[in-house]
Amino acid sequence: MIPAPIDPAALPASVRLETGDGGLPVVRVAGPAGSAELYLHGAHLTSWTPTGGRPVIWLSAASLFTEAKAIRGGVPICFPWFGANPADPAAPAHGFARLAEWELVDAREEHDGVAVTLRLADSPATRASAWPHRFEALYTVTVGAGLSLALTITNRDTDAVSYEEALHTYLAVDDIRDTEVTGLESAPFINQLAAMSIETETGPVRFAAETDRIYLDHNAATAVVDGSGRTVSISTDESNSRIVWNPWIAKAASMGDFGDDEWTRMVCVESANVRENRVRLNPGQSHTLTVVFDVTAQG
Ligand code: TA6
Repeated sequence: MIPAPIDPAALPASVRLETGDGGLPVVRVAGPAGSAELYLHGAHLTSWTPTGGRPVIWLSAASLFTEAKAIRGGVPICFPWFGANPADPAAPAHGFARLAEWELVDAREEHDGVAVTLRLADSPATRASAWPHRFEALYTVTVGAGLSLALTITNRDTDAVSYEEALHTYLAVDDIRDTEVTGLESAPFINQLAAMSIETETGPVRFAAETDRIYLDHNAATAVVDGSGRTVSISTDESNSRIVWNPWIAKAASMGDFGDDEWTRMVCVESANVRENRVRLNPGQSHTLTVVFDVTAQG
């Protein structure tokens, strides 16, 4: 059964469908325990703030809000490939999902949370892409004192398919130079900045230069501890890859939608299934990647 777009008049009191930046439609959630903004463009979460707390998700002040480009910051959805598409150099980096217009199909209040679900399915454009399969994606964002993101992909094709996915989360930090990411100690990683060499580090991830690491076969919880004393814990289900990224000075300056001095205020810790961890589905099968963020120390 294909869920129909929800009638805006039927939305619960804590959910509004409005016009956001660039004239793009945005779902604004103002729940008892947290607030958030979720653009239909790319099903892109651009903010989450627990009630009484500080914003947890980072968004570039230089982000563009056009259908032609992914929003910079927030939580881009990388699907059905991660990074460049090896079969098609002209294909958009990180897949087509973050450039597509998703539909709002459900919104409901649950306990102290508010759950909003967006939907994307194959189209003539996606069937003409480097990944021409029939599929359905449902993305449920649950906003409360914590934040839950659940991406369910269903194979609607007649053949088995495989795909990569990542919830490419930009987290706000006080200063990246005083920030560490724990939970990855001694885990081997692909260093994307050193000819994909495989390296390990015994301590937490700390930042003194551009950092771009892919951890495979790793599903343990991680946490971001910044100099302000805030800790954001990150736990996942059905996610076997992690990516950690900070562009640092030169890369930040090279991106037109990223302020030159913004690199100090963010870190990407991404929950994914990429490369050898890609997901394989038989016809009719579904897979859900879930990530949950909690602020476990305020700072
Ligand atoms: O997740 C890290 C990464 O793959 C980096 O290599 C960098 O390219 C980043 O994603 C941002 O990619 P984007 O296409 O959003 O500019």
